[in-house]
Amino acid sequence: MQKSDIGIIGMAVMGQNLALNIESRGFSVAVYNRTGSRTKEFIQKRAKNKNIVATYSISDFVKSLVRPRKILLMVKAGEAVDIFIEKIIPLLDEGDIIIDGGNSYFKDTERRYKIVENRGLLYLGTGISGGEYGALYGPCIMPGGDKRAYQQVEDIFISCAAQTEDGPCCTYLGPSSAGHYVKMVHNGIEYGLMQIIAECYHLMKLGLKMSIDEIQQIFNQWNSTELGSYLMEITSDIFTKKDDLTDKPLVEVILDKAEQKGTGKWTSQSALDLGIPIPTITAAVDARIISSFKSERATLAERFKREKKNWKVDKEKFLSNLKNACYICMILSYIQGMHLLAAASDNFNYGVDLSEVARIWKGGCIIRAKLLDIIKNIYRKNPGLSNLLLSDELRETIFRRSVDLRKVLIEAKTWEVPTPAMSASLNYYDAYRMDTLPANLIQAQRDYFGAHTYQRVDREGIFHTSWQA
Ligand code: 2AM
Repeated sequence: MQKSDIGIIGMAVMGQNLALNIESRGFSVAVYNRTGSRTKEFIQKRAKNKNIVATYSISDFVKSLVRPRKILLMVKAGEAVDIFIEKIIPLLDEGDIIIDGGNSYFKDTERRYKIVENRGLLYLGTGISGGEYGALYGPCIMPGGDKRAYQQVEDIFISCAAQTEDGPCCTYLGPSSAGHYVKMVHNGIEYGLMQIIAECYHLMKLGLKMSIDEIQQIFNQWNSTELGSYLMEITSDIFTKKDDLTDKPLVEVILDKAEQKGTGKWTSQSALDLGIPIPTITAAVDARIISSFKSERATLAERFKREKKNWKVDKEKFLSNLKNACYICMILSYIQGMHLLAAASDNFNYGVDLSEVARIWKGGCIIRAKLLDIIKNIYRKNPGLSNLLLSDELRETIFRRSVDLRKVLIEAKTWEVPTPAMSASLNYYDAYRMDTLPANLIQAQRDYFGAHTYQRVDREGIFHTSWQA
């Protein structure tokens, strides 16, 4: 029997769609799933008459692959990845390649990389973004790990990834867990952008009392400007959808409790570990957590009633400010994410090329946006830039729009509408560009109660004062 170019374990939608995508580019694919009935259904329906081979035991699966074998795991992140790695390792030969295409925690990837490497095999921790549609028609692929493994699968990855005028949305990102780290930060930025867009919607709804149709038109307009992005596009689309049961806009009958799978939280945790501020992203994680306390919120809404006046506001002016506020907050989400990536790359020796990250994020993935082209060009000119706030190219853009963001937030606070991500963005910007912060007082307090010492502004050295003497 003809052997297959690549094998995929995990036949949930992402695994199925990637199998179909890869097959459509001229490669043969073998598939396997823990529950055989899923594989059977796939092969009888969606994969019918395609160059896809179904297997029903791990050993048949492994035997059906061309060597060096390329095995892509598309199973639920966590335990399932470890289970399959343990199962397939004894069946593989030197030089075979295991690819984890799930949203694995980067420290798990580091651990698995070592296990696999010690057995003479090659490991690739690979972030894949684009959802079900992306998996089928062209995702953004973020591989990291063994470079020799990448070279073996590059043809397949490059041909099934999203394509832009700037090339395919796939590149080797660095050793060990670099790929999953980049994917994690991608998701962190995604949390930030989603929350910022949600806050704009909230302000239009509660502050300007706009209808869903009006709000839809605004997001639609915004999408054709510098704010153009996948998330803006789907948001505008979401507002057009009517509920079958009530005929109301569907978004208005969806319960306001946001869930999460952990990648945003991991981004914030890692940022805290590395000492990099990403307050917009962290605020977005917190906002989801607060939303989950639905019943307490209902009680507190009664207890601390919000003033619902008819605020006087120049709607056109506010919307024009809000557009700029949204844009600068989006920029600040990318700035913080990129800052974290730069620090992680240094700390973990990933050697990530940030211009390449921005380039591959231009297509296929959830955070694709026009803005990424500007970011790509900045890093191309200045690869060592630690924080994009320092770039000349964004200086004027950020400075002008910060004025509008401030105006928007003044109104928002008067209206008592929460804007956690947008407020965090402005605070980040205001603090980062202030040469004198009140941290001198913090140092004095630390030295007062804990003898933690301090430095002075006017001379070198470490000082301690007996404050109570
Ligand atoms: P299943 O169809 O047998 O449930 C997404 O959940 C994918 O991960 C599915 O292919 C699912 O297989 C697989 N999966 C989830 N948990 C698993 C586990 N503990 N062991 C093996 N496969 C698992």
